[in-house]
Amino acid sequence: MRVSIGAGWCYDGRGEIVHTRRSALAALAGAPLAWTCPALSREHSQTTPSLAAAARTRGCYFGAAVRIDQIEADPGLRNMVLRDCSALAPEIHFKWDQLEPREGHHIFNAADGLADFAHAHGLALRGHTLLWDQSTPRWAKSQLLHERDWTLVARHFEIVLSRYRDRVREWDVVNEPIDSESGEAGLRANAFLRTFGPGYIGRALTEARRLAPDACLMINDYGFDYDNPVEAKRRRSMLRLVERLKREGAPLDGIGVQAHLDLSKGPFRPAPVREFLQELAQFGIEIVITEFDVRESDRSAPLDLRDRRVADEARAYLEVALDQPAVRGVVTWGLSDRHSWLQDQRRGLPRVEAARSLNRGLPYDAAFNPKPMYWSMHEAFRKV
Ligand code: 9MR
Repeated sequence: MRVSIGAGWCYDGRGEIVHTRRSALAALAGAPLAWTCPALSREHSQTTPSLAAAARTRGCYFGAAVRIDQIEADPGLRNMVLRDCSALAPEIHFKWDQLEPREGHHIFNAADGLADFAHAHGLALRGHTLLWDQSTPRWAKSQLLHERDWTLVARHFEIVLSRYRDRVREWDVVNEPIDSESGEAGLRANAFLRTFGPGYIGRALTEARRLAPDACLMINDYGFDYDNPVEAKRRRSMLRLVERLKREGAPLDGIGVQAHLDLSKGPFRPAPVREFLQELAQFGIEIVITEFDVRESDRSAPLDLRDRRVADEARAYLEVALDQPAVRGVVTWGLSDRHSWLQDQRRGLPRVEAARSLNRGLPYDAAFNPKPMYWSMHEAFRKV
């Protein structure tokens, strides 16, 4: 007996999910009408168009955040990345604390490894990120605060941009500068703000432009997705920042909207996000959805219900985002639940229970099977 779980999906009574609109999707792929989605990695890779191919139909790229050590250790992940992505974001390797944990001692192995992997497979690489308080090494923060010397930032930019500028066309120059709750005039009171004042963002963009004149220079931030007072303030703060930077002539080319969705903040309402993206677009800048995933709010619900909630949230968000012509890429923060930053490390649970307790907010489950979120993203990309 088939049980509908909504959004074009049903359980076929044998514990498998079947897509009830498979004819439409299969037609896109030129695939046989008979396919279903569950646990069929081989068929999946042979017959389903990739997320990148689906995104391309909307003029967008699709990518995921990855780590080269995980790609190298896990052929399943490697295949999935090569199957679905046309772009990659370094989940950690490009951050300052990873590249220069001790002053003057640079470690480029992982960042180079990922850049080489992307290059070898013709994948674009996002530069995430040049300046982020949270990933600034402690030695650099304390020097900044004591010596108040921009040279330190300039040197970091010089080293990273000169090494990777030919491989990376899009940089998150500043990450997470917004804090409309406890910040100063909407800006996070981080080490850079405290050292250089609010001008640090424009200065960082100018520095990046000098060193990578052809790159798309972006600011990347989170918390713009829901209809609540905190996120409404965050949206206003970001718009104010963009307005100021543009007025000052700062070389800002785009905004990265992280879009870490969260079911506890829902229900998702399209209007605020639609307006926010439209207002950003009016500044003539590009938008990329840079860290897309969904945090669940109830992991004790049945798996099919959980997956449906996640898939519906992802679809609802993407339908709004992709409607905005300035959005030209979507990047998920990881590709499978196995490697999601949203997993808390609950040790000592029995295997089945441990698997159930994983957050299920990415397109593939921890065993690399595509989930309803995968298909709802596909459908959102294909919708015209
Ligand atoms: O997912 C990343 C995690 O593995 C790292 O430990 C952490 C610190 O470098 O950064 C996480 O990625 C963050 C991203 O760089 C910026 N936005 C929030 C992401 C999740 O924390």
